[in-house]
Amino acid sequence: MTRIVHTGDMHFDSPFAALPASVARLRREELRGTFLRILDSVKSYRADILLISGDMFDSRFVTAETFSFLREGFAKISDTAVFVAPGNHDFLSENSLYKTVDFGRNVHIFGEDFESVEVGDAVVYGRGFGRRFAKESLLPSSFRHTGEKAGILLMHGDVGTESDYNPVSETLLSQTGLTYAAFGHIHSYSGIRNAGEVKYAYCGIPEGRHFDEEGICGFIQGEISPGNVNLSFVPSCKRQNITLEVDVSSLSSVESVLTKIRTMLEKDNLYKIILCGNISNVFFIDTDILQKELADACLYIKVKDNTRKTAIIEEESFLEKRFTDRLSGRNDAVGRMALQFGLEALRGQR
Ligand SMILES: [Mn+2]
Repeated sequence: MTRIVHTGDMHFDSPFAALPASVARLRREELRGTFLRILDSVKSYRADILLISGDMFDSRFVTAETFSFLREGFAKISDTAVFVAPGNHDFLSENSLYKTVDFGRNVHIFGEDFESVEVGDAVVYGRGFGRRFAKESLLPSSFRHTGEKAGILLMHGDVGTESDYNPVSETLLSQTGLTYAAFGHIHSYSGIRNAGEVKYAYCGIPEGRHFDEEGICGFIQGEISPGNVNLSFVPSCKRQNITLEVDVSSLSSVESVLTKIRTMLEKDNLYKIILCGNISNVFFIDTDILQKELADACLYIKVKDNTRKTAIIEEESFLEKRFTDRLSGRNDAVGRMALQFGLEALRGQR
């Protein structure tokens, strides 16, 4: 029996460019923290093998700080064999860090040739990206795992689809005789899937970086032996990126919109709020103001206004009609505010 932990797509040194600089800095730091918690988990679980399925780095350029962070981290789990199969972001270029430095004696980086390493009751097979694209499958079509040990494959790529990033067919996987294939590249957990008798999975990312990487992120942990795969998903993320559509149709004041959104927010998370529905054309929503008012209710919030304006429903007085007509050509912020305040004044609401 072999105990494994499968993670990948950490994308260390990502710029987190969509976030304000201070939040981006915090999130880069938190990503490291999350990885340290995964290493703690590897240690307490006494995993025999840690599988890292590529895109450990966001690019070929890695900071010295990140490298020493990883070297120290891997040294803390010296009883665990660590395997890395470089992906399309951190492919094995000539000057790749993977080729030029030593990550530690318990760390094996898979190269451009398909190879295997025996660890206890298992054999780990793998191959890294040699360039940005891998239009042909990196898994040789003739490959078969045989013998008494569990067969584990580690790779970055696309299973079951046409792709420029190592397309591997489920049919080929099903013929390999492998026990488990650990894949990276897709940034969400896939569940444990079947290709015939062979189990495979995408672990997803350990910590979401932007709103395309939504919800709870984590890694895979469990035991495998030939014919017996018992793996489960373990959440690891410190925060979640959440996109919410908020219908403000029935609302007509900034305060009521704020109240509605506020009830949906959790302090630790990052939110993209999309306002939708039909609102009166005299109700002016300023997304900057909403963002400022809600800033203390979560780590980060971005509000997008997708509402549609409806015609004024109330019967207009002659004066209101003249006033509205005069401002009808103005669709800028000042024009809209003038319309709102002017009509309120004419109706004695101001
Ligand atoms: Mn990738």
